[in-house]
Amino acid sequence: SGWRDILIKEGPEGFAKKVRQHNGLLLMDTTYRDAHQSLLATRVRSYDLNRISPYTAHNFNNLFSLENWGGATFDVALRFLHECPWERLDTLRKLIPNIPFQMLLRGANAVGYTNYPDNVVYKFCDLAVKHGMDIFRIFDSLNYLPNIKVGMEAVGNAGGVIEAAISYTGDVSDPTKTKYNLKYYEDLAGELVKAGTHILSIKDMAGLLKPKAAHLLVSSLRDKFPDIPIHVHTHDTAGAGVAAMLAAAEAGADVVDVAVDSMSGMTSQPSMGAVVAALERTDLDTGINLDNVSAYSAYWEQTRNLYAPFECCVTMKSGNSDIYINEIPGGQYTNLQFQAFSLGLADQFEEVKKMYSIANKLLGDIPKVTPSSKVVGDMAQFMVQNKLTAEMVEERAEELSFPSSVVEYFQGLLGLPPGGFPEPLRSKILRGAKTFDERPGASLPPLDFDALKSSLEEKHGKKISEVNLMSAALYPSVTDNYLDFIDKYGPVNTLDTRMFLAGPNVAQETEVEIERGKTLSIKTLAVGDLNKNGAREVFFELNGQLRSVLIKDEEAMK
Ligand code: PYR
Repeated sequence: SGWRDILIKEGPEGFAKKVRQHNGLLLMDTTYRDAHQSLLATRVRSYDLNRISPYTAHNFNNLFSLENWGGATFDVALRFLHECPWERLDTLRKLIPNIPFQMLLRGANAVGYTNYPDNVVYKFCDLAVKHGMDIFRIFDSLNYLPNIKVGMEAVGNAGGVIEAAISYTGDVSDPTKTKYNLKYYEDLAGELVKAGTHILSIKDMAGLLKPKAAHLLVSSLRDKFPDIPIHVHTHDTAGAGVAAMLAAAEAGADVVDVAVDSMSGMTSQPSMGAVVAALERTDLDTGINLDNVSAYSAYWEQTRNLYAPFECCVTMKSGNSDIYINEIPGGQYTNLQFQAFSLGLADQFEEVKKMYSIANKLLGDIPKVTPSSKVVGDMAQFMVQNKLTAEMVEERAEELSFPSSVVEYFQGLLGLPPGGFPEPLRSKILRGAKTFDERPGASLPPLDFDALKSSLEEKHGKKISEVNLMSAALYPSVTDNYLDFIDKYGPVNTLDTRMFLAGPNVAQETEVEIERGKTLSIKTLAVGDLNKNGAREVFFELNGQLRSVLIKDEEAMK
């Protein structure tokens, strides 16, 4: 039987025990979440996830988990794909009943970018478990324990598996780097274990964990916490991801993260096929069949082509070992590169990268992941644009107008960084602004869900479901726009991806499944001239019947 059966039967503690007892290396597949978040700007639609899911369920029964939710997927689904993230979860749960689902929870920031009131985080986790989520990887972008603990408690109360994460930065294999050394990680892991984590995660969000460092860190945590499963996450940005995951496995990691071959590499996770093949017929054999990986990869290769406009690695053609110097997480790396290239400032990118590590030091040398990575990136760009050196920033801090993310960071709105805020820079930047010296979410009043519900129902003139209410609690304006869009255009998630992204061509016929077994066939016949109201009449056949509709031509009206 698969790991989900074990989880259902044994509960989180029994599940963790069985994971520790298992002999081979276990894999989490990130293809449904982090791989496309890292390579395709999180744009993969439920339509394409659903189509392959029966195959996934049937052929990957022995996966430890399938990561398919959280991180940026929640926001992007509502904002850009016009689909409900909860519906995605429900459908995948039906199609894949046997593999544990895993999500990424940003601690007190849930699936957003700032702290929410505690009752929002609790209710969110509760609903996620009710809709089929099993394992929650919980991190905080500053490794700030109180923020992580809120998420841990919320997940624990909801009955989910708690996988608390250490966000990895620096290089434990370099004795000259003393801040983020083995002791730092051992102490943090100790706190997470004490707080009741079922699984310990090492989250290497920028792909900095070299093979030797992986070996050192995992062996030391393995020795200290013999009963806790260790789950290691990395990105393949420099190209050393497979080597690092094999080193982690040999040092005693129980689970590592991989993405299917055609969705792996560069800023994504290391290749599933490479790890599976490397361990075949060894003590760490994953038990996964390479032919199945190959067929799965073929599907994703074709699917990836549909999302070509969102390819993040068009500017980054190969691995990048300079991340060991600048420590920029993969998603941010391609973003900053794209911004610079599209402005014709490729040279400036080199400067931004150098400035990123200088900005990091100024801010106190912090872990960099959503949202702390944005603070460092904003500071670096601010310094490049204003031709500022670190010395100039320190001298002139009282008169400079820093990006708001930087000011908020120094106020303590993200939490407290390891080692504290650098002074006197903090005081100079804040100039007496309010500071938070404890967990910022603790001082937020609870969200009044009933009031939010009434106001949404009044505004949209219809009943608001529990899940839409939760989405609105996390992303108020994004959810408002999503609800308006669905009222106006209907369930666009039933369109195939080519049609969704590019629209219909004249004379092209398309089939849309409106409910199970019930399809509409639509064929566009002709598009009329622009009328004086800026609209065109579009003639089409609907199940063979001639119809027409007036559509505003927004392009022509620009
Ligand atoms: C996220 O927060 O979305 C990451 O992938 C770290």
